[in-house]
Amino acid sequence: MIMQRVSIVLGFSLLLLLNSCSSDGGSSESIPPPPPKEKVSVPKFERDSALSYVAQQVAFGPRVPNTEAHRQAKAWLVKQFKSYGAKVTEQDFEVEAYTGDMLQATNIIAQFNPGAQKRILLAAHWDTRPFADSPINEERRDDPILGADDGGSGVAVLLEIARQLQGSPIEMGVDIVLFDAEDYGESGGETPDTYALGAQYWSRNPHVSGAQKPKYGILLDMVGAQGARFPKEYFSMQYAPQVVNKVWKLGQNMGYGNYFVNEQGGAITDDHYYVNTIARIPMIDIINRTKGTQTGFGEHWHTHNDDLDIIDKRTLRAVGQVVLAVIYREANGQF
Ligand code: AHN
Ligand code: ZN
Repeated sequence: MIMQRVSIVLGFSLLLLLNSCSSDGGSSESIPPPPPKEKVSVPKFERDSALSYVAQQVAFGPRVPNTEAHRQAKAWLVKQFKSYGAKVTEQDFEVEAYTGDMLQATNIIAQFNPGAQKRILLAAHWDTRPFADSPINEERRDDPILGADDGGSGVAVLLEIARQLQGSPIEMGVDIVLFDAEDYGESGGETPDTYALGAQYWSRNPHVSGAQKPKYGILLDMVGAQGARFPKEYFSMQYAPQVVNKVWKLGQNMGYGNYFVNEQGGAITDDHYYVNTIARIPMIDIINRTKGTQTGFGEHWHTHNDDLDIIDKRTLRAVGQVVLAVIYREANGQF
């Protein structure tokens, strides 16, 4: 008799327990589950195409402001972006370099969906350094460098992205800006403001503003070298930590964790610094910081070894494929 009561009570509490479980679970019956996220389809970044864009830039020679190669490269870049269906604007400006030279410079702006309100900004610098003044290598210090990586790589990735945007159109706006006169700065100078002259000019005179102001930006600087590593650059983390963390997580999930390393990096006064502080667009910098070198950059940085041999198309692909994923996810509201 007692045993029977115990089992009834036990049975009852079990039922209650089950009931409470199912009533918890039952709420998912009354609130419909979120619609399954449609898989975002991201076009394939063609690394051979990107590599050929580095080669074609290097073939002009060093792209130093006020030189014929610089003018020729500009015309070629404008023609390329136009052929991908972008609206291209040449933002000409004149600026005094720290050397006293007056530079005839041009920021090259390529817009996809120029009328769209929701936009993101992608950038790189297209000029190359007029001298080879790395402290690591003294060879031909006064000669301009080819800048396959420093200049060429970021531009190449953006050209391939533009080509993919033409092949797989989206409704979101994309503003690609190639900054000029980034690398005419004074090494070890009192202020880093002698660098990034094109980005400083654009940030004071942006081609988009108001409702069209880009949500955020991504700068690519030295994204082509073999074995590149991209720690989370300091200013990027100060001004756009959510963007950095999402891009790095995405990169790691896509299998590019060797490049998009989970490390805090030092501060680089690069083009993005001025876009953040003057234009007030949160912008991150994907920039190669090689471990254990005197400069903190690759051994080839600001030397004549910055030529096509230093470029690894797998690095270009890793960066390009991750940025493409960001673009197509953002366009789909899934970034
Ligand atoms: C400074 O050294 C102040 N900025 C480095 C930015 C840079 C130079 N990127 C490429 N070349
Ligand atoms: Zn440089």
